[in-house]
Amino acid sequence: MPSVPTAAPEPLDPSRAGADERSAGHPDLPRHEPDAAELARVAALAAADALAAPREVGDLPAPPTGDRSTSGIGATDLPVPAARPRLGDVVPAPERVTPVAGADFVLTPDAVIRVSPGEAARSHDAARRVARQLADLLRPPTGYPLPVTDAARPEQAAGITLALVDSDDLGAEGYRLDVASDGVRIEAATPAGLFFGAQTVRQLLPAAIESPTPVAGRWTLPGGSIVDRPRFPYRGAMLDVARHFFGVPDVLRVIDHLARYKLNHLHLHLTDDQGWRIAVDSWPRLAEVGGASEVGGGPGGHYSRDDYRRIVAYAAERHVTVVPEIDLPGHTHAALTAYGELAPDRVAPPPYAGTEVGFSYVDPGSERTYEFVADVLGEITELTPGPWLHIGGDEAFKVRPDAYAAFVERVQRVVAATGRTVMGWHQIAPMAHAEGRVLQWWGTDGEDPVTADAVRRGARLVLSPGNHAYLDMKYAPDTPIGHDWAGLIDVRRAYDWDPGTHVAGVPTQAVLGVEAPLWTESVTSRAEIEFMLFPRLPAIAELGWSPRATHDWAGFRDRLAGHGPRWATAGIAFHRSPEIPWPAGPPAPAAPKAAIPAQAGPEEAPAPTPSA
Ligand code: TNX
Repeated sequence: MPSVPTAAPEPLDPSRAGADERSAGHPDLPRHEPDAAELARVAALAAADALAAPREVGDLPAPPTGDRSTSGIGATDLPVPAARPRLGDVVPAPERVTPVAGADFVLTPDAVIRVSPGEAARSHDAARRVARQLADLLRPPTGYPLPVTDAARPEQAAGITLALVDSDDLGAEGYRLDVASDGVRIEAATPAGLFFGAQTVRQLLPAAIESPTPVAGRWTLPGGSIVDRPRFPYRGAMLDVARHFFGVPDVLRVIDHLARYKLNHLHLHLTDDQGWRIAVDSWPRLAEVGGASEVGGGPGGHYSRDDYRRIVAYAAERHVTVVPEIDLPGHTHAALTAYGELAPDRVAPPPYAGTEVGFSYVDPGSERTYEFVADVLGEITELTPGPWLHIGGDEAFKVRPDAYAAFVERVQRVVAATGRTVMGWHQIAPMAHAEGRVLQWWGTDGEDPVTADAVRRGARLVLSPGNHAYLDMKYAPDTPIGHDWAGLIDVRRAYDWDPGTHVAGVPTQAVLGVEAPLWTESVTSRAEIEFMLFPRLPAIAELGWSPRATHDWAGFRDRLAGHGPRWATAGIAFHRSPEIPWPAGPPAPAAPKAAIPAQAGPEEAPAPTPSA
């Protein structure tokens, strides 16, 4: 697809994006939803083995080359062996790693998690919260009580200390980790830094630390120190909940995945042609009517205001900012089904369950449209503490360019009136600058003078290059779900690019960060989300966090390999990319998939509306 389309791009072919593209029974796709007992059993097996047989990565057997299609998650599966992590095995790669031989720390049953007294009571509470979160992660697999205590109290037991310190060097998200034989200490200038340090601690423990049930064994952390800070402040992923709806638990699980890899933004694509997913009190039919559909004809769904608040709060506890997107003026068919008055012909169309793009729009010439926009963005602002409001702006192919420009500039002013900063897909680049505005670049060709010009006029970029960061692209030709319009994206392709220099004429300082979008035309379940996220999400996370100097495909590939057993133990469905030297073991526990119901072909799609 051209980065700034002047004409309609090739439409996604529904038969390729949907049911017909899915090869049922593909060995790479999880085939059944494991129940809790199954997951726990696999986890315990994997965990026990990981603890019992620490080995160096180089000692691991080669990944299986045979046909795995007959191996489900069953009693005959062998547990996943796993190497004991070394200090430098962290993903994303830390800024500075200094191993110290003989300084390993062993977490013992009497260990405590200590919070060192901070300056202000408020920050002390925040540090205590991170300590409790760390304890919550470590208690199930270890079975240890791991009490959270204040360091002021005399405590003999060794353990993990969290300390908020004054430090300009560590910045808003950095941390310092010291592992010595008599204890572990995480220091940061902010609770976010402590939280990210805690994620590193988690990765330095054996893979069994991901087990939901207690595992007997030796919980060793490799000795030495890490000093770590992110390269970019914005590191995100997007979940399209509009093409297929995903309930709150699925979204919370995605937030957990982001947090593991120090990603700090969750972009929710809340509205599109196939569904409107967020309750708006002043326009109730948006969710009630516009939410009751999805690709393939399923029931759809939407988040109540409380559901959305729950997502936002859960994310905030994990230092993840939610970025809500209301896609305008195109991608609005679902809104039109609810309120025909917004349509250019004032007629509410029937719901749309196909996967075409670019045919719908709200009437940019009607004042009612701007009342709708102000009401919706006003309510979203009320529910969203983060600074961003994403207004979409992509693929409004049926809106005349002058009408499109006037619409976008007016909506940018509406966003400014809410006190939030506008984000939009890079199609809004040619429009007037608005204070702080951020363009999300999804091009596939880094020569983009229109975007570079917008950056000269003050815009910043979040990079989501379609041919590197789009998690809905297939890994390989036989990937059972996904698209390929931007090419195939294997792990190396997801990893091997530089956000700092990717778009010609855009200096690194203008790059706010990176985001990996997951569009869900062909993605219908939690397991399928995970299958597309893993292992590519950690690749994008590393580009967002790690200094460029650490960039090294071979090193990344080897570090990533050790995460396979972690994901398997945590019940995460992942793609066993042949590029990665996974330790041998059973396939990722995951889900089956009934093929999604046949979806409307082009002839059943609603008639495209005329030009504005
Ligand atoms: C393009 S990327 C779109 C989405 C589709 C996606 C499928 C962007 C801003 N628009 O509407 O879901 O391609 O890959």
